[in-house]
Amino acid sequence: MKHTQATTCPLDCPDACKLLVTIEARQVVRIGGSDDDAYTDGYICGKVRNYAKHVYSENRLIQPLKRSGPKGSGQFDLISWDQAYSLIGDRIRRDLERHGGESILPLCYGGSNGKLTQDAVDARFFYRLGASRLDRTVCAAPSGAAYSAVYGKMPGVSYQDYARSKLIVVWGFNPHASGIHMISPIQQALQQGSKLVVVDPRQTLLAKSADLHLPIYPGTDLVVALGMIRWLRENGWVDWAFLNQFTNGSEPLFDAAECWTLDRVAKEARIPQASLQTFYRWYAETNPAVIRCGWGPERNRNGGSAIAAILAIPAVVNKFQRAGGFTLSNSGVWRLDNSSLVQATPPKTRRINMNLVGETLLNVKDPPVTTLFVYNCNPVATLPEQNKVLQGLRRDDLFTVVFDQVLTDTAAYADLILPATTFFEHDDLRNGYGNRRLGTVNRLIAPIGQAKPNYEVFGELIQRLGLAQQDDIIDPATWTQSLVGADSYQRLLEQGELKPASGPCPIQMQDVVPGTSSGKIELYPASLVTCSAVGLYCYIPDPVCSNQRYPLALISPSSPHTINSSLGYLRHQSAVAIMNPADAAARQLTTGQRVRLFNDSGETWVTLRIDAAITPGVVSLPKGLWQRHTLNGRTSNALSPDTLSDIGAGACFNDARIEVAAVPDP
Ligand SMILES: Nc1nc2c(c(=O)[nH]1)N[C@H]1C(S)=C(S)[C@@H](COP(=O)(O)OP(=O)(O)OC[C@H]3O[C@@H](n4cnc5c(=O)[nH]c(N)nc54)[C@H](O)[C@@H]3O)O[C@H]1N2
Ligand SMILES: Nc1nc2c(c(=O)[nH]1)N[C@H]1C(S)=C(S)[C@@H](COP(=O)(O)OP(=O)(O)OC[C@H]3O[C@@H](n4cnc5c(=O)[nH]c(N)nc54)[C@H](O)[C@@H]3O)O[C@H]1N2
Ligand code: SF4
Ligand SMILES: [Mo]
Repeated sequence: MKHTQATTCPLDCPDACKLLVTIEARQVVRIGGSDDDAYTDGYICGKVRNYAKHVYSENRLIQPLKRSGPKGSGQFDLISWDQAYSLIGDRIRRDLERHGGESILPLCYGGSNGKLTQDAVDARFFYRLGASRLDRTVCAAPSGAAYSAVYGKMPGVSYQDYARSKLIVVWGFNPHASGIHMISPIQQALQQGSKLVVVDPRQTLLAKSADLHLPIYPGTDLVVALGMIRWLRENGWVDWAFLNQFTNGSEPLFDAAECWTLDRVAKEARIPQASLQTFYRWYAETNPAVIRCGWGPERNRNGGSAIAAILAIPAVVNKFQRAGGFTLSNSGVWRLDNSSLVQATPPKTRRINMNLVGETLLNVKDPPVTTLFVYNCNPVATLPEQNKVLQGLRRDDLFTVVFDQVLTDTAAYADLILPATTFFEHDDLRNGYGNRRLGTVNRLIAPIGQAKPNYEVFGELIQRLGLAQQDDIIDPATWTQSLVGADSYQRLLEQGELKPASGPCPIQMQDVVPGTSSGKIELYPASLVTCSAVGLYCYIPDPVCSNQRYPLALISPSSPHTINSSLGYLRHQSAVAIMNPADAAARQLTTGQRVRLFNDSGETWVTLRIDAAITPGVVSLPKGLWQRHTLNGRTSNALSPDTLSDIGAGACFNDARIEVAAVPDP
């Protein structure tokens, strides 16, 4: 008997699509998008259309495994869950006794998880243990810090506003890979004669259809944004009445922008002055105008100030109180209190920045990390300084547990592997961060093999380590009810989703207002001034000035084929780096050639493609590659530094500076 059930895609993508899954003989046979959700609009990406390949892959982990060969060799013996739990229990008790709880480090990010499978029973377990705490800084840390300080995460506008806007600015966001459902409202607007500006070092597919493409040099968004703010003031576009009534801090913002004249911005960002001027003028003149700010601008040393300055632009000229405004992340629409899931208070133990995991494993002593518990994360593929991460994972005295669905590059270094369920095999609750819906993720099939959901495994470990308390709850339904409240829960059960209270397309500064403590837009927030290493809106120049040996910037944007590194093993093509013809000619390189990308951190061997769609001085290699996708088992992360952004201590993946040379023939 065939039947179709609805669920929500929880993968790390802004769209949170409503899926329709056909099940026959207890197997998933078809996955499609739901027609009755306007955002999903009846279609989904190829990754999830083909997700059954992952669910039923022969690479799925179906039983716990214990290492039987050297770390990294991929040699394991099958063991039972009972043996696995005992091994973990013994090791943790030993660590607690010898080094204290801080020697245990949970390593998770959970971008592809919902509310029940990350920061729930897992947090309960690690908090009660008194483990080290992880600062999840690989993504959205700079933009989150800036957004919270400036707007208190006031929700962004919804996709409908894009179809209605006369000017759309897509700033460091690539919807063809990262969030496909934004494309259609943008195309709708273009058909109605609206203008599109794309700010990106690559001429993305979207940029090809844009009226204006600014081929920005990575890490210079701050100066382009400050340059616009200066230009808007100089040319009389500032809405002083709006600034006085609804904002604080405009004076110091204008002061910071003062030095960014058009010619200075053009030089620093490597954008023609005329293009900048056109961009600034179109934005000033056009209403409604909307900015879609992506994550491209944050992944560098200037990331926090850059996002704050971009978000300040619509306030300076008041693009609010009508359609348009901005969207960064819409995750702030749903602020659900997860305390009833966690049932523990965070211990006052040390915090480890996720970008520094390699460094921590190798060099932090007091105490050293002796047990690393990896789940909802694939650090070998996704953290900077890949060689340090690999070296750290090879440490003989380190006990690494990897809890995942497949044998990832990280799992190959584990001492113990636990098999995890996919989102068809457990319950969860997920909100979009572009799409504003909150939907249930439903268990549709039985777990494959002996795979288990996170809440079951961490619940069992809590029991085995004697950390259980009388009122502990492990029940997805009770949790979901406590997250959304009794009234909404009924609706959620009936409809499988909730829509935000602010309506389908809220007007910013009218239907939604700043969540800052002042209730105003904080254009020069004290919290950012004090946390910024160099000063808010202070531009840190390109490291290339100090290091002429590595003159090319390496960026690693999203790939349409993977979600971060998830599903990467299903791709058999090897990775291709893209370089501008001028840079290739200067190095006598040609398309199809094998090249080494290198710097002091490492080297990565891949095939080269020469393409004018990338701006000179920049090389691109997708994020989320697995070791098998390159010629030497290293990815762009072997070249990304573990330096931290100005605000939010975020990842600086795109601050990788490299040289490229031909690989000598064997
Ligand atoms: N298919 C797919 N979808 C995904 C993901 C995935 O891996 N695959 N990842 C998900 C996650 S975790 C996230 S955070 C989002 C990220 O989604 P996006 O916001 O799209 O982030 P990126 O792909 O990192 O970069 C976006 C664009 O910024 C450009 N860029 C790079 N450096 C700079 C810069 O300094 N300034 C400017 N203006 N642009 C720059 C890149 O060329 C790229 O086209 O996507 C989510 N969606
Ligand atoms: N070079 C470079 N690197 C980057 C970036 C970049 O721009 N450039 N961007 C970064 C960004 S935006 C992000 S968000 C990070 C993400 O980095 P990660 O958090 O490492 O993301 P994934 O690679 O998707 O790994 C998630 C893993 O969790 C597993 N998993 C999924 N669901 C479950 C579950 O329910 N239980 C368990 N136990 N496991 C599960 C998946 O199988 C997968 O292996 O990567 C960052 N890495
Ligand atoms: S990954 Fe994104 S586009 Fe694909 S189904 Fe999931 S939410 Fe939709
Ligand atoms: Mo991300």
